[in-house]
Amino acid sequence: MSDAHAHHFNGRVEDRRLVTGAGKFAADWNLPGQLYAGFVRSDRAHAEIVAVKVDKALKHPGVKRVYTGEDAVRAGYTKYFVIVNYPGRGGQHLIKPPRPVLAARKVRHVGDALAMVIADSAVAAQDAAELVEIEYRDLPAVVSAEAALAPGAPQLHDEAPGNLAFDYESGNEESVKAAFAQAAHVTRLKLEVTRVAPNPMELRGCTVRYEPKDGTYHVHVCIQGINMMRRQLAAITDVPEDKIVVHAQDIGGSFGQRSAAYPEYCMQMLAAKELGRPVQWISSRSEGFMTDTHGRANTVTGELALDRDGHFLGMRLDWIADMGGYLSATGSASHTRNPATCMTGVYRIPALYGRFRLVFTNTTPVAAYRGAGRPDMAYVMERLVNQAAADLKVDPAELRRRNFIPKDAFPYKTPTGSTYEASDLHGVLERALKFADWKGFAARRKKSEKAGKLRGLGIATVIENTGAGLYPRDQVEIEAGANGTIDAYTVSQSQGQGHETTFGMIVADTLGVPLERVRIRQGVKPLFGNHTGGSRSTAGAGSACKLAALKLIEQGKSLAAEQMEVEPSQVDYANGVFQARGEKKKISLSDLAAKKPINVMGEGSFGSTFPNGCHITEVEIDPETGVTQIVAYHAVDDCGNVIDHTIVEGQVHGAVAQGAGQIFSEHVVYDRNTGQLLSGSFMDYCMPRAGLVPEIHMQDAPLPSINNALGVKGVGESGCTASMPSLTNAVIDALRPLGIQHLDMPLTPAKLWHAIRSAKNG
Ligand code: MCN
Repeated sequence: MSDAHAHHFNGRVEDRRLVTGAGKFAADWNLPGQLYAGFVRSDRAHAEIVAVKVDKALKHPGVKRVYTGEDAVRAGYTKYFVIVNYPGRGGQHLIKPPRPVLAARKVRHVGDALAMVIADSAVAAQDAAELVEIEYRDLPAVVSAEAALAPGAPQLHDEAPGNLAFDYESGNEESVKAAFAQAAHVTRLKLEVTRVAPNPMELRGCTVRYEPKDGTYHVHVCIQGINMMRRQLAAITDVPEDKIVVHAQDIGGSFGQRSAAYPEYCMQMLAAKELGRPVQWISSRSEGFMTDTHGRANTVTGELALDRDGHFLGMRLDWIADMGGYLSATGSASHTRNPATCMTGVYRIPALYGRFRLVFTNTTPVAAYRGAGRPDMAYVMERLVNQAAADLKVDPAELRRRNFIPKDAFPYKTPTGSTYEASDLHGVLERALKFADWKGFAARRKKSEKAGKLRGLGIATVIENTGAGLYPRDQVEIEAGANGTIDAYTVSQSQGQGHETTFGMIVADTLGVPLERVRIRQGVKPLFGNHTGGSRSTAGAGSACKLAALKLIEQGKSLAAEQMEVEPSQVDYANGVFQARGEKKKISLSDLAAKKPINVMGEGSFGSTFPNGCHITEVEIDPETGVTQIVAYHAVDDCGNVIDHTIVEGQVHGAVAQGAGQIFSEHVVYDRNTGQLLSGSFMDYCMPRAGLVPEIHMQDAPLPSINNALGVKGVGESGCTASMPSLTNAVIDALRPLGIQHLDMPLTPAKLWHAIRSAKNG
């Protein structure tokens, strides 16, 4: 599709607005007469709230009202929405302890909000928040999931004995036992997929206005889509969904984190109604570190059973997921069902079993983060496969070849219940090996050795399911109006993915009109459909864009037929013009729409897609400093038909940088004794820098999906999924000659330096 536009496509449609400061983000919605909220946050990880004294704060100039947990409980704002609607082991259900939107009886993590001050300036609200006096009774804190499961651990919620929120399983335990009994070799690794803080550029923020005339709440907030936000706000507040209008224009990054209806927003709804004025709150970066949902945070023990010839017989996982102090909307699904659906990876493994335990700890709640459990799964699988290759002294590419799901086995039903659509795993692998000059590695390693560096080669072959949505259908409405405008309305919401460009291209290409005529308008019409997440927007909303455009042509044909006084079947359409077959009569789409705007709805149910790929990486480690350099990055990805290659490249680059960030530097750390957040600013939470990832060489290997109208597969997360195992495998490959088999992320210079030193010293 990109070819058709190559001649006039200069960057993304949205970029001019965004880079010239004309974007409109959460903090840009300022409403007349607005008040400001400031939150009092717990400075301890686990404590009972004995008393909250607000009189000093109330006397502070400009303060209108102070709310506490009692107000939240009185309003009944203690319930919430989670995606999980399936049972766990033995039919047991997810335990959902109540969560007042301001902590009422107990605080459960540092940053937990327990009072809200409303004032006539943000500064006054913040100053007064510091005057609220809290009396706590300290409780012991637990900040690791494994420790929280141990007998005698501090208990967070009365409703969840042993801190266990959910015990989920997937696969067949008995068949795995049998497979292991026959194994010639078992590879076992215990792996930490660390807790990270997504840190979108835009700070979280929300402004709520209540309209007494019709009892409607107008919520201006950073989101991934209006419907998911509305559903959650309604679940918490019992305000009917049709009385909540969510407004957003530009979103400065999300990565899963902006999908949640955070507690602050609900308190703002309460205050905006009661005080009769809009209420704004914009987070600070430190509040973001403490309260924006974190990602990953899994500890996984994986075992892979192989026969004498290196064929995989079975795999068993014990997956412990740290949910933090409370459940988020997405975290419980992204740490159970998501990894389970692609547990077999790209391999034919006859027996699979995973047990997934979701655990409460005194930390920030965990939610979906770019890949939402699938990068974690790929990391576990691909680390195991590389370790098995090392154990059996087989080339890791060869071990993969031997175990890939063969081309003729697709559609492939996995032992954990997914049905993979066609993938050319062998084709993608061979292409990547050539692309990265796999065979030339030995010579490059020698060269590095001469320079005193340890060189490693990493590989990951991955697959993930994208496209599963909360809503069973996606709708897009197109309106062709006067002046030739074509507006396409979606409920998905771009957070940086460039939908205005790619969706615009889908509509423009289908209609054969210039891209400039098409406007993508997000979240302004209450349509049915999914938010942007799970790399599903193109398969879902993008497909609906195409169907709507096709419908516009059909409807246009009838209207044109009337105008031209011919049968609709005698009307042809091309490049914005309807023409009567065999006659000179014609009418353009814009002239037709000038008489009366034409509205059409495109909709459909679109199934999961299965993007897959192979990322091959090389690193050089300086044994004197422990510093790793990524010296080569080659990626071959099958994301189906590509709408725009530049955008796909951007998506992969961004996700690879996030994957590399997690592998080499990012890490949320809590003090084990006090539960204090030790990495609460950019001084001690190390985001990836520009120099971390060198040029990424990319090739598309498109095998069109059959599960949607465009033949696309999702691409928004695949860079995370492939980069994390590939880069770790490269580092371990470099260190293996020293006898090092595994190190957990982040692979910081200090960690590598110590590991190299102790290996050398025996
Ligand atoms: N695309 C394409 N051809 C394909 C597939 C996709 O041209 N075969 C284009 C799409 O049209 C879209 C982009 O690539 O412009 C990503 O599409 P898709 O894979 O459908 O994913 P979504 O649009 O649903 O985006 C969600 C995904 C997720 S889940 C996270 S997390 C994420 C990500 O996208 N967060 C992001 N990418 C991000 N990029 C930015 N800048 N900011 C975020 O917060």
